[in-house]
Amino acid sequence: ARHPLNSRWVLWYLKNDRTKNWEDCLHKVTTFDSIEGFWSAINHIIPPSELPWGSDFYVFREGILPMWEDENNVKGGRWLVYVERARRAQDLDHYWMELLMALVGEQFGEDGASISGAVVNIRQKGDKVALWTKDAEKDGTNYRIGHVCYDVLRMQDPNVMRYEVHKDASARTGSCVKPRIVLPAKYMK
Ligand code: M7G
Repeated sequence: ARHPLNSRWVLWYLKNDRTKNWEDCLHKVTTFDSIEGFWSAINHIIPPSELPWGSDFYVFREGILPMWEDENNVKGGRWLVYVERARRAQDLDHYWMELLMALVGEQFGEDGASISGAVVNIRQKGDKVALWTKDAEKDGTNYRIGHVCYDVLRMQDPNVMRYEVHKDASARTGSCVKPRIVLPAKYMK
């Protein structure tokens, strides 16, 4: 039997190539709308930890491009989890899988409609796993989504997640973006 998901999802791969525009490096890999389709997509790709530096995977709702410019993302932001180099082997693939299962399994309840998709960035300076939400000003919704993420990833104090506004990240000059929300809240400066 086929077990339908609430949404159709698109898996994208970004292959780093400095000679091309960023958008031209983004490739659609596959689309799925059932649990079986999700697992065959996952089984068909290599885990994030085995990707070359500079690569990204994106799993976004069909109809939403995995870029800041999409109308669903232009006012949005992301819950961001940094994976330290020393924790990469333990955490990276595990975080990505747990986040994807929560996303396509709609573990965010009604707040799921405010989520565009999930991203993993493979970077030498530290990998990143993120969940993109559509409206950076909906603090209540984003808080609830962040809490579910924090639990799903089995994070514990002092693990920190930051919510960054895309507009701030895309306009950044240095490497630091001041987060709008931090979890656990006591780490908000
Ligand atoms: P990144 O991949 O988010 O993080 O951004 P990184 O700094 O850890 O590598 C790297 C660069 O990719 C940005 O400075 C942009 O040039 C480009 N880029 C990334 N994203 C997510 C977008 C996007 O949504 N739209 C556009 N136009 N460029 C992007």
